[in-house]
Amino acid sequence: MPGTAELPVCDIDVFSPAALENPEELHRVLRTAGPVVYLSRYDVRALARHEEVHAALADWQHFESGSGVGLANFRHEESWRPPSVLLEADPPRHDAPRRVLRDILAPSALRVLRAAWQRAAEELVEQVLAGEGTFDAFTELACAFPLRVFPDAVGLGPDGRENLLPYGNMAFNSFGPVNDLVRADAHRVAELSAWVNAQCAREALTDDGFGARIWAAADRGDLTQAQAPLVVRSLLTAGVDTTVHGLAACLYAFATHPEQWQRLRERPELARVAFDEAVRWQSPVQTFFRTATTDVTIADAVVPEGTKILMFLGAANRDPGRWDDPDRFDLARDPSGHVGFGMGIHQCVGQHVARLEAETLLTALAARVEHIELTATPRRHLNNTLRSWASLPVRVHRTR
Ligand code: EJD
Repeated sequence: MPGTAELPVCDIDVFSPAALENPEELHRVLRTAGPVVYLSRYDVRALARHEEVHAALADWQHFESGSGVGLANFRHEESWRPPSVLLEADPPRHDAPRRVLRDILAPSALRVLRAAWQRAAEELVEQVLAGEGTFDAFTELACAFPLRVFPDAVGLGPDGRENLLPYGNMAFNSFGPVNDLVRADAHRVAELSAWVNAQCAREALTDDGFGARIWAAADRGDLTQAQAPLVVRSLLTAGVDTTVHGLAACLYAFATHPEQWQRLRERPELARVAFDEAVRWQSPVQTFFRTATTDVTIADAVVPEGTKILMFLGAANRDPGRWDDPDRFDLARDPSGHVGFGMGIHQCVGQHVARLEAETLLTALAARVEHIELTATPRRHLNNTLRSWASLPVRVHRTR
């Protein structure tokens, strides 16, 4: 490859099962190799240090999203679905959908949901405590809670909600290479896409949810009629698996750091910091790509125009050059500045929804549970983009 002679080269398959199962080791290798590393397996350049990842995320003018934020380059390949008008768009086309969703998902707009979500969290926690105190915290809490509150908030009908997680799993796999993870779900693409697309129609949505507000924005002329269903689709793609694995990251963190759980119980107002620290520490969204709009120089390395650059959010979030004792999950640190929600104009527009889910669930748990401990080794689920889980077997002790 021209222009790679002077770059450190890494020939590891960064999307292999081994790398996805244990990314920390790979992250160390990449951060140590240099500020820009050539990944020969995929012919892309990679960033794994906080400074470079942060800078690239902030520089949408030189690192575009419109050619896709996965490995596939939309300049040369067609996507498996019509591109997202948010995620896979650049200014100015990106801006109207972004504004609409920003307003609908703003903290002030979510205030009306808090009481109901608090109650739902309390009910769910009481439900898991009604048994022996041993259960799978991944399925019973991390999956169950978002599925209980989020689809209702969007305004989905009652049927087919079991498709949400499989669709998200497929979408997040699709940002990586066409490997076994992608091939395993290939037979479901048409069926799952058809179901999700059908839920995005105005008629499929209740008249009081996020979905209806997106259609109302189209009626006002803030979006085109063609954009509206795609913005609903963004909620359904980005809003479920991410929060499920983000909550799982919190539960895993507390099950393995009992002293931090005690700190949260003493000061439940730390729930929001705890969520951010868990997002920093686990980085549920591990990687994203951008495409260089011109030849761009990063730390003396040229990224040629039109080529992909892979950003390791999880590596940046544990960069010892940015964080003290980065591998420690610690509620006493200030996790702000982590890139787990991205950075810049594409930074997660749903993060207030995610924070509200985490805050209500963790607060309900902290008020009722003295200890959380693992009863068996947790199991990961492998995904090309998400640091995800299959099970988190725990025992909890109810507060006396
Ligand atoms: C995403 C990293 C969409 C869409 C938007 C955002 C994500 C995925 C899909 C969440 C990326 O607009 O469809 S975390």
